[in-house]
Amino acid sequence: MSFSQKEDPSTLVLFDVDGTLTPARLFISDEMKTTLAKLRQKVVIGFVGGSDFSKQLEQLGPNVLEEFDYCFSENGLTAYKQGKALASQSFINWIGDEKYNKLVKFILKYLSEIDIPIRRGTFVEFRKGMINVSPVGRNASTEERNEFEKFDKEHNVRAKMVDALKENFPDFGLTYSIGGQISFDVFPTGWDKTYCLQHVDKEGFKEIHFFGDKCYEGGNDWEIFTDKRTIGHSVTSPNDTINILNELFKLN
Ligand code: M1P
Repeated sequence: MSFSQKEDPSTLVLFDVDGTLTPARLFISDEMKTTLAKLRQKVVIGFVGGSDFSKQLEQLGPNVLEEFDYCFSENGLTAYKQGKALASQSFINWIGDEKYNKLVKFILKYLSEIDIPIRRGTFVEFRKGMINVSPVGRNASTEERNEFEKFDKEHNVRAKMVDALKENFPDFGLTYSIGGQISFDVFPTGWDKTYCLQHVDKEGFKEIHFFGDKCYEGGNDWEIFTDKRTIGHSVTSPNDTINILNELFKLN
């Protein structure tokens, strides 16, 4: 669908994925799909998440490239407009292997020395635009994820580790973001969700709305939520997103 066919092609609405369009790491509901389809008749829509594209496909469905006007994975490092790939960047090219090795050696040593009740696999996930570090490991089941999240709320495992990384690598130009349940993202400063806005800057949108659930300082929606170019909406759940959309864009 071309932008000119929409009721208001000068408005873009961007969504975070986890906690905003879907429950954390779970799947989009039929109600959300219907709401987005109605919204898309009116305005330009897109999503921007920290996860890679394959995970977003699992969560949002196999037809995301047809169902969203913009798809931004890894904060926009991988980007699609109307189903076509836009130019992309990579974390490893930016940081270089020498610094990267120092960072990962520190992380693995640190993780081997802390006390946490369970460990599974994949403690460092190498992505195109970032690394994702998980003390429990990305192979944790949903139940194990919930347990870790609870443990972390009491013991601040992730927050303490981020402090240690900041202290040990002050000149690496890295940002650390605790966005989900069991991990945190590490990426070059500026490569937060605002990174995706460079793909839409030239389109001349009059309004860019952003919906996210981690809009507090330190959350991974904070930078784009507070960016001058966006109108931010902080939501508490996918249902809250639907309610705000219905009211704001008169979808009923
Ligand atoms: O989208 C929020 C975060 O979702 C996942 O976090 P976790 O596995 O900790 O729940 C990850 O994909 C993370 O990169 C992302 O920021």
